[in-house]
Amino acid sequence: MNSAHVTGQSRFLDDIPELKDTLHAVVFGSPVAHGRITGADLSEARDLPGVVAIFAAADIPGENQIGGILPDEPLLAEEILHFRGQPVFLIVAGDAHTARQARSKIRLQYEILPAITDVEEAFEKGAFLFPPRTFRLGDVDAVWKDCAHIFEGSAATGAQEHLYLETQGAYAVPLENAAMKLYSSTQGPTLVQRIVARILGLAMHRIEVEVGRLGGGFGGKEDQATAWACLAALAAWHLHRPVKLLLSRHDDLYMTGKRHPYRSLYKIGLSEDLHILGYEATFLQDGGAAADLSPAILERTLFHATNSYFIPHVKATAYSCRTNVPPYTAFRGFGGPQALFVIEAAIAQAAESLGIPAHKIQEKNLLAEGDEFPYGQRAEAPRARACWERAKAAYDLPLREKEVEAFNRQSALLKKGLAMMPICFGISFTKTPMNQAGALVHIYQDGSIGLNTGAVEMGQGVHAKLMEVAGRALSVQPSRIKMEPTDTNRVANTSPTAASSGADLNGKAVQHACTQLLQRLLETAGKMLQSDPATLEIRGERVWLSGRPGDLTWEALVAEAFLQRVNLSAQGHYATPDIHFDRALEKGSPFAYHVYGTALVTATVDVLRGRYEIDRVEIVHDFGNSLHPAIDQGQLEGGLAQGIGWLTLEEVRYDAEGRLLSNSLSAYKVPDMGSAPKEVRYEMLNAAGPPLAILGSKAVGEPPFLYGIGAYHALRNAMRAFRPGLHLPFEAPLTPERLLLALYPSETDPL
Ligand code: MTE
Ligand code: LUZ
Ligand code: MOS
Repeated sequence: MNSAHVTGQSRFLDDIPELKDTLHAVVFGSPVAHGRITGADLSEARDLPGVVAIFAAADIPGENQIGGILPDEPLLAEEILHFRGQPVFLIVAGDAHTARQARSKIRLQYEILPAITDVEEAFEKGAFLFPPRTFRLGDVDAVWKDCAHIFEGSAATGAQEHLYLETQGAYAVPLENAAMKLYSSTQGPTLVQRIVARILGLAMHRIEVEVGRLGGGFGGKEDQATAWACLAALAAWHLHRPVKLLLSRHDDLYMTGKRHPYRSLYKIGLSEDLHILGYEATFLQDGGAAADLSPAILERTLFHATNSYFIPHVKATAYSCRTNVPPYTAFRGFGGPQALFVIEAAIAQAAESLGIPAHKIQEKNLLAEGDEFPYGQRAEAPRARACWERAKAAYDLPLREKEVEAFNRQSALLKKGLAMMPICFGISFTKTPMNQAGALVHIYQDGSIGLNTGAVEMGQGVHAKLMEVAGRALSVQPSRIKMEPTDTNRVANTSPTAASSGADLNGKAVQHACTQLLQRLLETAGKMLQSDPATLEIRGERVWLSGRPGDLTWEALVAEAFLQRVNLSAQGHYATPDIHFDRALEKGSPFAYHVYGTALVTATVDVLRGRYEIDRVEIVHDFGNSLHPAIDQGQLEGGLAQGIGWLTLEEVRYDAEGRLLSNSLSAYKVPDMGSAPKEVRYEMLNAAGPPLAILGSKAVGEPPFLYGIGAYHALRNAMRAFRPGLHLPFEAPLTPERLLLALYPSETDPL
């Protein structure tokens, strides 16, 4: 996609040439999951040649508070330690190696307090991060008596490590006028600006945050990039020298939060003809040691409790439990995947008990136009069913089923399974005020264009999409446009690039700026050509008069506009119209639109070895009018692979003392080419995108992650082809180890 990446020219945080006198920092993290600090001996560390300073909570000039939603998280621990790896001291030295050596010489004294690392224990003890919430539709308690079939069960999904290629970090440079410039590997430059200002006790205008690009974020840098920027800023503020803090992979793995694990209970009721009449779910979210983004993630779990189904009677309740591990945080899907796993488990249990394929139930209950979600919004045009029908036809579900049956009849040690996986994902930040963006567009005298927005490029291709938007708005070649780094001094008060909304929100702001510029240029052209501007347009870098190309070129027009002293810069702003949500009622219309799709997943299990392969994933996805098909394909495939990884291979493990066991890439398996599906096919749903999607091109960053759940069910069905009465709890990840143990539950159980 980006040739600068391939040729090694792209500059990430650690590639920024260091200024003279730059110092390097490392963080001393809590060695216990829960404890009380009783003292510390820093003398040996301080005496190490090259060590410049060691900072603690008492050195924070402003407020020692980095909580983004709730104020419950200190930047540096004061008295109580809440998780292993929680920052306690910041060691600054001439080079990172010396700082790390000094770290090993710090002697922290503490009393160990009892730690909770189990979400159910936290729930039983009433250890919550914030109050629970419930979404309701109809009257679920009254509907059970009308149900022909009722099933109850539990489901659990694990954590997930982001494993962005570029670890967390920041570079802080003190400026004159008590100001500071930060280069930060963050999805949320404004959030970094706001919290650094709070930590230093400065006004926001003293803090500038610049982000060139990230080597991946995946949600891990939506909130959790802030602490590292604050720490670098703290040291730079005291020492009046530039300070760089870049986490080692090991520090990043054990100090930062991951996707929330959930344990959930469900109850589902169906009519004789397989309509889901009632659904009740109770979600226990493991929030870790501080709220971080958990309130918003918990909310999205509730929004997606019923996936792409219409269920008339629903009650969904979610609790966020406090445990002594790093605060869990945003990760692609943001609580949505956890919710979809539970409803799909409920449907699978019903299907298995009734002896029918799950797709019979799924198909019966897909959302139709105008159906109400439990939160009050109505489903748009019947896209859920359109994707389903098209997938079923294009990939020939009946034939695939026959193939799988035929294979299983003749194969003893390899078994195949398939699953259909419909998805639905709401697009917008669920916190309405976050749905705004800004742009600043400069046209230079030579006709070239500088494009500034609040969008952070993290590999998802938002910059290429925004250049395309500007190019189309001004009708110029993309080569005329240069994307500038994201910088809070140029576009202020931005939301993090998240919720898959980067291109929509920033793209609409770009359009707003470009419309103003176009209007001014057409007025100039009108004067030059002595024509009514209303009869003019710019097409393909040329002024057209009444629908015909003229001689006036883009470059000549811009040059003249400059001489006429026309303002060639414009600021654009966009706020998604019409969305709202009332938290007192838990009702509203929070999303600009929903993204739908359906995947058909086929998998093969080696029942002797527990190994498996995902043979094929065939998708019909609701892209709208894709603005950039190559990028959208990348997002579809990348999201899918990450989703499959979450459900199959990736297993985050903490021990009872809150120690991360999966703390290296030898203990934590991420998907690679070997575990990728052997074949991925997709089709774009042939339906125009909605007006709130940028140029009709629907948000694509997160939704494809959800298809991964289909891989879990395809594997489960393959296992059931081997052992029809198999007892397999709905627990992910379904690692080869877990799969094999489930196939052979006890030593006395013969093959
Ligand atoms: N793709 C790449 N290559 N790297 C990333 O970090 N983050 C994902 C998704 N795709 C990510 C990615 C997440 S979590 C989100 S919310 C969106 O991209 C954010 O970008 P967008 O809003 O521009 O889609
Ligand atoms: N971040 C956020 C998100 O703050 N609010 C959201 O609704 C959201 N959704 C998905 C991903 N990140
Ligand atoms: Mo994505 S989880 O919204 O950064």
